[in-house]
Amino acid sequence: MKTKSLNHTDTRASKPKAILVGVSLPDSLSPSSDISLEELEGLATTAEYEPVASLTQRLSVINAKTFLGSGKVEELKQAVEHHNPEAVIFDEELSPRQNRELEKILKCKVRDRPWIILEIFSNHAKTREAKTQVELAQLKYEMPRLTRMWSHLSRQRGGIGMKDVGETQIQLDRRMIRNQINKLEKKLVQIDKEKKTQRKQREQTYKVALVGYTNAGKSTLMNCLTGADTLVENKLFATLDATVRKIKKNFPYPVLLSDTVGLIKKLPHDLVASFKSTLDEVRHANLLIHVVDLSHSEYAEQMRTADDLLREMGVDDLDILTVFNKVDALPDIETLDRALNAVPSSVGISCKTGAGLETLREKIVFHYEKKLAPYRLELEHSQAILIQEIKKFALVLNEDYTAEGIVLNLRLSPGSKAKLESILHLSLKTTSGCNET
Ligand SMILES: Nc1nc2c(ncn2[C@@H]2O[C@H](COP(=O)(O)OP(=O)(O)OP(=O)(O)O)[C@@H](O)[C@H]2O)c(=O)[nH]1
Ligand SMILES: [Mg+2]
Repeated sequence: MKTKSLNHTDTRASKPKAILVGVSLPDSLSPSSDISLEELEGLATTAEYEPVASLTQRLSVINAKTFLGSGKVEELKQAVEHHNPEAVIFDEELSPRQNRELEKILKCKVRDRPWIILEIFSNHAKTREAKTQVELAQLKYEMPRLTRMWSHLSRQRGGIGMKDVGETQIQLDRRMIRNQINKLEKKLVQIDKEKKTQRKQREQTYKVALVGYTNAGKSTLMNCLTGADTLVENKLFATLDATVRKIKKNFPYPVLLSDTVGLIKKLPHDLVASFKSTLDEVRHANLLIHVVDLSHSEYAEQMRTADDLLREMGVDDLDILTVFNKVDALPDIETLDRALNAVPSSVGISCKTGAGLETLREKIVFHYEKKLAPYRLELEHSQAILIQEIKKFALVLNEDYTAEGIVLNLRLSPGSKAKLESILHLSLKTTSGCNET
């Protein structure tokens, strides 16, 4: 095991100290555990800890009781005695048993990666939806870990009957948590219903969702394209709610853009499940823009993680446009060339300098128009009043007023075609040479 002191010279001295522990597992994608700790350091700092030391180890087998082997736990204990931290944070998910045993040996709080991610989510949650989703995920995380507190108490107080008291209390606590979980799940179903109504109102509009690894620049891009004022921070998980805005700048059609929660490797499963409603914004999009921070040394792995999560969410069959952001921060142009060559029809941009944003707009328009089929509609002059209504569903390319009536050349998505046909009580046929998609 390698122990490393982390020297920070900023103002974090008053924050609770933490020792970070990273392991490289045999099935790990990254052969180096240093990189993974860099991310854990970011997570710990975002959760308001001051990382004071880090320990890394290559593991071939995980110890069922203490995660690390006994010799390594001893080294960790010495580091704890030396630094006296508030917590030891593991970059992996620990079983409740491992967590309990390690706390007993180290005499210090032990946290794992899911805990720290949940903590950040909980600190950043602002809306009713985000708060409910995080609380639900936290309760599901806590449930199997409940014994910790009571087994500790019964040991401390000793005496006949304390164990029974502890066990009864655990059962009571479990029931309370289960009830609370049920309550929150019902609340989420209600929120989901409200969201569905909002989504229904937006059904006819082309929807683009920004997805990607946390800190890639999704919110910054959202602000660039829509003039919105979404929070942008050099912190992990700055955004927890899906914000939806119209793309205005230099855009010929109404397009809705949504900013979404960032992705990260080893995202706690309960969190993904709880954030179903927020992530539905992604599921209902017509186009996904996968934002990648190309200046990050681990960008390829971050892309893979995001791709895997999108696959798990069942949205990898949607149109996906890859955008390599932060090209202003690249050491050389070859990195961009390599990335663009590896992913067909991707774009390099910088939200900071504005480079590539025009190309990105053109790509979005291209994807939008790809979805529309051309139609010709003949109206009588007396039906001119309908044109405003038609424009809500259709992209009207031109209106030709003749002696016989009005001829409209339209472009329609399959959904808006059906809607328009029901309003006008007629059946539309695509104009020749073009196929409906
Ligand atoms: N150099 C450079 N920095 C950028 C660029 N775009 C965004 N950033 C910075 O990257 C950091 C993260 O930006 P955000 O827009 O908050 O990233 P995000 O993807 O929304 O992050 P989460 O909401 O945490 O998932 C901020 O410090 C931005 O200022 C860029 O083109 N160049
Ligand atoms: Mg964001």
